[in-house]
Formats: sequence, structure tokens, C-alpha cells
Amino acid sequence: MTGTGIGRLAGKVALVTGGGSGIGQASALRFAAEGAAVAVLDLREEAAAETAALIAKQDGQAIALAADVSNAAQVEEAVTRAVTEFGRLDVLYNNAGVDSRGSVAVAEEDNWDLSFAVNAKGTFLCSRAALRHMDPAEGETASIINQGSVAGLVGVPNFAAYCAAKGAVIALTRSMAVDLAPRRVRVNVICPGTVFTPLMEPMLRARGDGDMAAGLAKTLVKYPIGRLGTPEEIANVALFLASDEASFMTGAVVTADGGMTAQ
Ligand code: 1HS
Repeated sequence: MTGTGIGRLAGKVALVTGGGSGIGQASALRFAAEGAAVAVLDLREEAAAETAALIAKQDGQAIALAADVSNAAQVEEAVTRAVTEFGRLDVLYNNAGVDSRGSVAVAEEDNWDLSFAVNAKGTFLCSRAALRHMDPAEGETASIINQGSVAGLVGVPNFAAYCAAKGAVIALTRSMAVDLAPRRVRVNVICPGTVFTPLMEPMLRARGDGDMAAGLAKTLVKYPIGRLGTPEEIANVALFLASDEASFMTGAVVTADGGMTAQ
């Protein structure tokens, strides 16, 4: 998505984690095109900077932040920098994530721990830090969007830790929604189907025993719509949940999966 939108996030400040690639980059660009000032956070500073530069190129406002979302001190510093730069925080998209390897029978403990540290604990740490700065006025709402997955809703072969961690994100979303509604902070979770991004490449290749085409073929049969999603299609859902058009939505589990979980 490039060019200007219709101002659906005009005057808002958004922080997007994992904003250096894939769904996070597409969402950061889309939020900026709709008028938001965007803090692009990524583990890789150069990746965050690339997204911020793309936003600047479309005449948007952005800063790049480097942080490991599973590290509380780095998260606190990054969120503080974003609020210092832009003066407020209205939208947090907890998009940053890692995959996992193997079923419970073979998974490595450090891989399990990493999946929970980034996918689940990262969502907690970023939300806790952001909430210190989210103070919507009467009649307004702030929006936290968590990144779940179809893997949090159905079993995915050889992906045990990722399924469990994304299931935790879905449960955490409901808990946050209940706790934060009195503060006018809405919390929803997107459950994407497979989108061809750097995060998914290892899983797709492994599914094909090292052959990406075979892995894609095995995956596509799971999608009634007949294709994988695009980062922009998930960014569209995130934009809606970030915007006032979703003002009555909190605690919602929003699948965008080409019909994968409808079967
Ligand atoms: C993007 C999402 O988290 C992927 S989980 C894997 C789903 S599938 O490829 O087994 O349909």
C-alpha cells in the first residue's frame, strides 16, 4: 500500500513491533498512509530504519526503534522514545513473533522458551509499557492489536511451541480486554492464516522436506480460498482494529485465514 489514505488514523500515534518486514512493515506503511505517526520497532535496527524510510518516502512520519520485545528494559526504553518523539501513544500492534520447530516429542527446550519469550511474553511486556502512556479521552479509545495465528486455534503439525504460545496470546487478549475496558483501551487479536513472509519460510520449507514448492503445495490444500494471504491483507485488518470504526470491538478473535479454520 503506498500513497495517502483517507485519514482513518489522523492525529494518532502507533507503535508496530516486528515492523521491519512482512505483516509489520505492511501495517506500519498502511497506518502511516492513513495519517498515523508510526514508531517502527524491530529486533534489527536496519530493518526498522528501512520501513521508516519507506514511510518518509510516502510523506509519512516515522521513527525506527531497535529492541528485543522479550527484554523488558529494551521495551521500556523503546516505548519511552516513541512517546518522547510523538507525544502520545494510541495504537500498539504486537506483531513481532518467532516460529518454532517440531512436535512436543522432539522440540528443543530453548526453542520452546524462545517462542514463548517473544510471542507471549513480548506481547505482555510491550502492552505493559505502552499502557503507561495510553490515556484516551472520554469518547475516544486506544487500541492494542495482538498477533495471534490460526495456529492458536487449530493444531499445526510440528509447530507445538508456536501453537501453544499463540494460544496464550489469544487467551491473554481476552484477559486484557476485560481488564482494560474501563480505561477505554480496546484489545483484539488477529489470527492470520499463512502469509508468505520471512517468518514462515522455514516452516514452509521444512514442510516440503527442504523443498519450498512442495511445502507450499502441502499448505495450499489447507486454504479453501486457494492461495496464501498477503501482508497487506492482514494490514487491512489491523488498520480496521486500530481505527475508530472498531470502537465497539474488544476481546475479539479476528481470523483472516482464507477459510482455513472454517473447515
Ligand atoms: C501465519 C500463521 O501464523 C501460520 S501458522 C501455520 C498455518 S498452516 O500453514 O499450517 O496452514
